[in-house]
Amino acid sequence: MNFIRNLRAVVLSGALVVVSALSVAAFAAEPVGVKNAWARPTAPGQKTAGAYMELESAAAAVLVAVESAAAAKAELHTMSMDGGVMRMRPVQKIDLPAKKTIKLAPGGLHVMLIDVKRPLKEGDKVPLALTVQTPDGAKSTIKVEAEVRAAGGGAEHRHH
Ligand SMILES: [Cu+2]
Repeated sequence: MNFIRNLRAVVLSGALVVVSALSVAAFAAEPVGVKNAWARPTAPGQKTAGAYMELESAAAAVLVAVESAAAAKAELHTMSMDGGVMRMRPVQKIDLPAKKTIKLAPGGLHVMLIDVKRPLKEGDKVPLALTVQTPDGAKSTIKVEAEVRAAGGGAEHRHH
């Protein structure tokens, strides 16, 4: 499983994630690129926070789990309108079709950090471990660091 070792080497450093994701096409063996990972700061007393990112898989894969050392638990969530109210609920998986950018963003799919171990402040780095499964059943773990910043950060990706 050389490609997993290569992948881990590339993504272990959060600082390198953006660089590696931008050149994902150059890494034919790299199954999933992650970029623009960020998380919201927590308000005083708040124990949950959303984390967001863009994922692109070279081949069809499925994001099946997420963990974070910064929270007791992390879940994959989706958000949708339900009777005029935005509600979120856990999902078991997020499909990553080949060569398609899947955005985890406020108002839609996201990672939910539950029972954060300490408040998340702007500039903090939140470690995330994403478990990705390929159609043959093989699982690999992708480590990323999400930068804590206020919603709307990352001006180049601001929409509406
Ligand atoms: Cu949520």
